[in-house]
Amino acid sequence: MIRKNGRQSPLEVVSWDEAIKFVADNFKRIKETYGPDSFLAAASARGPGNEAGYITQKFARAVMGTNNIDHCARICHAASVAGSRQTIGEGAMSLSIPEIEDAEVIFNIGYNAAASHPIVARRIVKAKEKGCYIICADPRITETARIADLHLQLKGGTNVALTNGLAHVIITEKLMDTEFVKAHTKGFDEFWEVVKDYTPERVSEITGLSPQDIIFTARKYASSKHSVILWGMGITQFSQGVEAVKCLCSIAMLTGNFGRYACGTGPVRGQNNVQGTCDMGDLPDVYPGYQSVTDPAIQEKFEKAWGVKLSNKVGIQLTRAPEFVVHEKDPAKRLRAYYITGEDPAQSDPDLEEIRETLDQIDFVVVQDIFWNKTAEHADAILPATGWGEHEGVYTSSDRGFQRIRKVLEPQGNVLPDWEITCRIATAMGYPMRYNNTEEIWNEMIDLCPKFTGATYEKIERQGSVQWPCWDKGPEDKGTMFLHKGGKFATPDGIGILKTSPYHPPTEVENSEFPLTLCTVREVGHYSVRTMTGNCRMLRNLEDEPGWVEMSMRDCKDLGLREGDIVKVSSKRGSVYTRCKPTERVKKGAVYMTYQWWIGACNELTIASLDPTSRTPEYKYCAARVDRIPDQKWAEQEVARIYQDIRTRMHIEDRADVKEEVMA
Ligand SMILES: Nc1nc2c(c(=O)[nH]1)N[C@H]1C(S)=C(S)[C@@H](COP(=O)(O)OP(=O)(O)OC[C@H]3O[C@@H](n4cnc5c(=O)[nH]c(N)nc54)[C@H](O)[C@@H]3O)O[C@H]1N2
Ligand SMILES: Nc1nc2c(c(=O)[nH]1)N[C@H]1C(S)=C(S)[C@@H](COP(=O)(O)OP(=O)(O)OC[C@H]3O[C@@H](n4cnc5c(=O)[nH]c(N)nc54)[C@H](O)[C@@H]3O)O[C@H]1N2
Ligand SMILES: [Mo]
Repeated sequence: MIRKNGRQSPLEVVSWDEAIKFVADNFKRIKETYGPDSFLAAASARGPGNEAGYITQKFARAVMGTNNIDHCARICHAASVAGSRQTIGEGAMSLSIPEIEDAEVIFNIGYNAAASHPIVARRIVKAKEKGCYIICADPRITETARIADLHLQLKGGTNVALTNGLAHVIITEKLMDTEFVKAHTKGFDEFWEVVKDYTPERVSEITGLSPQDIIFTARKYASSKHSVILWGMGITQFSQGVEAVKCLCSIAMLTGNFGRYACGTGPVRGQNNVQGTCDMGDLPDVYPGYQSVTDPAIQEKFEKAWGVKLSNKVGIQLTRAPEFVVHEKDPAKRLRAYYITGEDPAQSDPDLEEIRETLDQIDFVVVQDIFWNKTAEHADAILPATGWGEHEGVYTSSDRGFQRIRKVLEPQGNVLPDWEITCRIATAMGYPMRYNNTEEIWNEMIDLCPKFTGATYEKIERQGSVQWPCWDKGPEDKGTMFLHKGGKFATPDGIGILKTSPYHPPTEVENSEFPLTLCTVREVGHYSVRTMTGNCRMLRNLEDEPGWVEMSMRDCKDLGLREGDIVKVSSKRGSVYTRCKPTERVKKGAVYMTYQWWIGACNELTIASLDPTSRTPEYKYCAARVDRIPDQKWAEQEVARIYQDIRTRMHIEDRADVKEEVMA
């Protein structure tokens, strides 16, 4: 579908040839008029697979001539990638998911596996059954907190104080693995210079935890050589996300918990293929295989392989799009084209009002997706892609394992695999990109990435999975189960670097106008921007719009709210309707929403305060208020009206049965 005469003209269904020509002509015009860096692409961590991810970044770099390529890892685990690379040299899970079962101590911080990764959660339960001691640091009583031996119900936004405090105890109580630290790390003095101020008493004041629990946690964690740290969005989605990650990696180094079976660090990745989309170089600073765009030898290698001159300028991160559109005064520096393949910034980015303004001001927006999403409303062209099960490829699981995915269904309708769409655009722009199948793409990729070279389709097929690094094509190299064997880190000199920073509070804290803190999380029944689960009637019947806000019983009582009441939740940036859900699981003063809902869209409220290094937004903390709506009958009608409007705008089928269900 394309809009032939600008954003105001209607979307028209056209042939693939016409759509490809339309997109190619516009990309070409923008590149020639405003230069390569006026273009930004977002790759997908969802269905398309690694081969499509490779093609997307190749398109940005080789055809458009820019490193402005990124994907949703930015708003997810980018802080884990940056913080881990700065300390231990590699941004991925150091251990494998099955190893979790054999951990003796699990320090689970800011991660809710039961809701987010049920399969990983089973490993945690298995570990518990085998006698593992589980410590869970989370401001909410999650399922992991419920089965934990110790729950550290810290105040939200205080991770760095806690991790610095744990390091303080480990050092002052001489619980360190001195030999490991001496042989395999550096930076101890600078590290101590920061953590020396974080006594258990001081950390207790900041976090609300008792000094005893802080001391106990440090002792317990340091008592084993099979201690595992698992973390998720409760660590990364803060303006100090990278700092927290650095400190967690340092704690593991201090206690010698790397390089053996069942120990190490586990930033458990979000989407099914977000590890793979990072592996494929859909990031502004690295080519596939984590090879720097600023390294002249690497640049030359890719220039030779792709037959073009490439840029050595690190690109911009996708969370900076507003900065280069609505806040950019210089027309020459503005973003002009945004190619979005399988991502929905108009639902998933923070501060949606600003995102809509950004999308509307960008000259040319292309959405390539399997469903109509919120971003599609702002698109000049919509290109329909096949979904998982309708195409071949490889995904990388969270623990670096390449796995084959298979086509089991003939796609219905006039849709194409993502990689093929992008190749057609490239070819129409005068840079022929032609492959007969995904294996041809894969082979081009592995030959350019030493870490992945050994992971042929044949080997993946034979073994079921190949975990990188896998350097050699021969059958002896089966891949790598855990990283940093023998204490050899992935840094250039093999030495790990101890690092942390002083704690600072989140950017926007509670105040008289917005007295509550809003944290945004996940629920088991719906997925991210809800295009997929929201289009599934069975899941919709279990839970539907306008979503809900979890609140403590005390806050509900103070505001006169009952379960199911429609309330108005507001922040400095906007307000939305949702339902009140009283729960014993959250503390007074803190409220929680999930980001899947189109009506109760919490990203209307969240703040676009970014970590300075990873540019990950502070989704986990902003100031908010909840207001009671006296006329509930009106509120119910208003929500039904908004839902009907959204469904019309999002072209959710006007089938009679669907309509009935909505009205009911
Ligand atoms: N407030 C708040 N906001 C958040 C978060 C939070 O905790 N709080 N979490 C953030 C995190 S961690 C993430 S990862 C992001 C996720 O945000 P997004 O990446 O925007 O969301 P997804 O639902 O994962 O999928 C994006 C799009 O991919 C499409 N898609 C699925 N399969 C395919 C395919 O095979 N091909 C194509 N072309 N498209 C496909 C879907 O239809 C959907 O439109 O949200 C972030 N937003
Ligand atoms: N069903 C379902 N599964 C999903 C998704 C989905 O949308 N639905 N999304 C997928 C994606 S993209 C991702 S990235 C993963 C994410 O999976 P998780 O990392 O589990 O994500 P969240 O639920 O956002 O946050 C984890 C926990 O952090 C806690 N937290 C909040 N603030 C703090 C804090 O200050 N300190 C600490 N220590 N903890 C805090 C929250 O209470 C929450 O329990 O899930 C994936 N799986
Ligand atoms: Mo994510």
